[in-house]
Amino acid sequence: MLTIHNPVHHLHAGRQEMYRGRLVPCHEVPDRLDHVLAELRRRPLGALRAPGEVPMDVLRRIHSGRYLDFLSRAWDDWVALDPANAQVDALPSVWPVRGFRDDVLPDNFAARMGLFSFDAGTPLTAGTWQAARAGAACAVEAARAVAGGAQRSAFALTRPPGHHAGADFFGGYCFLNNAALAAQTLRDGGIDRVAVLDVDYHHGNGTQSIFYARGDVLTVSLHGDPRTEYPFYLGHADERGSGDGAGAGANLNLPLPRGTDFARWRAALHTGMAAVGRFGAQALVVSLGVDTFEGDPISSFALRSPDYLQVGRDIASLRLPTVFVFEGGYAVAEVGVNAVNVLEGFEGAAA
Ligand code: B3N
Ligand code: ZN
Repeated sequence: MLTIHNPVHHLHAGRQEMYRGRLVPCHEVPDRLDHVLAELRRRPLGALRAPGEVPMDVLRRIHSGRYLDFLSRAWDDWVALDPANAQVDALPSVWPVRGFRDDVLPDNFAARMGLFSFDAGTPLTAGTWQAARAGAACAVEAARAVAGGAQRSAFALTRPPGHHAGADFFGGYCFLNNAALAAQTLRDGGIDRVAVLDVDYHHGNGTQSIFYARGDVLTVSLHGDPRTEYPFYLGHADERGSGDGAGAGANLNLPLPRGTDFARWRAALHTGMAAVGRFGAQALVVSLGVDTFEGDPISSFALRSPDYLQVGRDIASLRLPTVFVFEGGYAVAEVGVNAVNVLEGFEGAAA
C-alpha cells in the first residue's frame, strides 16, 4: 500500500479550542500524525512519499471559489487587523443562522469567519492553509494512484482532517474535505461509481452534504448518534440523499449510542458494507478515524486496539480498489497502532 504523507502538516498547530465555555488545549495536534508515521516506519506497508502541489482547479471540484479565496487569505487578513494577532489563533464567534443572508460577503473579518464555519472549536492558524492544501494533495495523489491502477490501495496520511468540511465551510478541526477530493479524483479518473465509507466516531457531515444530491458517489457513515454527539445537526438515519435528485438513496447513516462495543459497531460496519456492495461501487474511499477507540479523550465508543485489525480485514472483503484517508483519533499514544492495525489487517486480507 502506497502512503502519501503530508510533510507540512505541523504548520497547522492550533493552540486552543472552545469547549463548554472555556478555551482548552487543542486535541487535533501534530503529534497525532507523527505517531502514525512512526508506526508505519516500524511496520512498513509499502512506499511512503510526500505529494506534489495540488492545483487550485482540483480543489474547486469540491470547494467553492469564494471559500477557497477566503481560506487562502484568512491568516493574512487576520494579522492585517492587528499585528498582535500573529500571536493568537483566529476563532469564529458569530454565525448566520436561519433567516440571515449568506449571499453577501461581509467586509468584516469576524463575519467572514462565521459565514464560512460552523463551530468555535476549529482554530485557524498561520500555517493552516499551507497544511490543508498539502493534505488535500495527499488525498488527490493517493486517489490518482488507485484510479490509474498503479496501486490497489493507498493511504493519505494527513492532517488537519477533512470530513466535517463542506463545499464552503470549515469546522470540526477540518478545512478541506480530503475524502471528498479523493472520491472526486476517482470519478474524474474514469471510475463511474464510488463509495465513501466513514468509520470515524463523528458523522462526516461535510462529505454527506457535498455528495447529497449526487447518485454517482454513495456516502455511508457509522458514528455517534447526533442527538448526543458532535456534529449534532446532521447524521440521522432518515437522511437518505436528496429526494428530488439522483442522490435519493445514495446516503446511509448508521448512528450508534455512546458506549457501543466492537460487536455492535462491527454489525453496523457490515450493514454499511452491504450498502456499498448493493450500490455497485467500483472504488472505495475510507474516512479512517480511530476515535472509536475506548481510550479516546473526546469520544465514547469502546473499540480496542486488536479490533482494528479485524476492521481492516472486513473492509478488504469488499475487494475494491481503496483509498484510506486519515481523519480523527485523539488518544495520541495509541493512534499510530490503531490506524496501522486497520491498514495491516486490510493488506493481509487483500493479499
Ligand atoms: O466534542 C468535543 C469535545 C469533547 C470533549 C472534550 N473534552 C473532554 C475536553 C473536548 C471537546 N468537541 C467538539 C468538537 C469535536 C470535533 C471532532 C473532530 C473529529 O474527530 N471529527 O471526526
Ligand atoms: Zn472524529
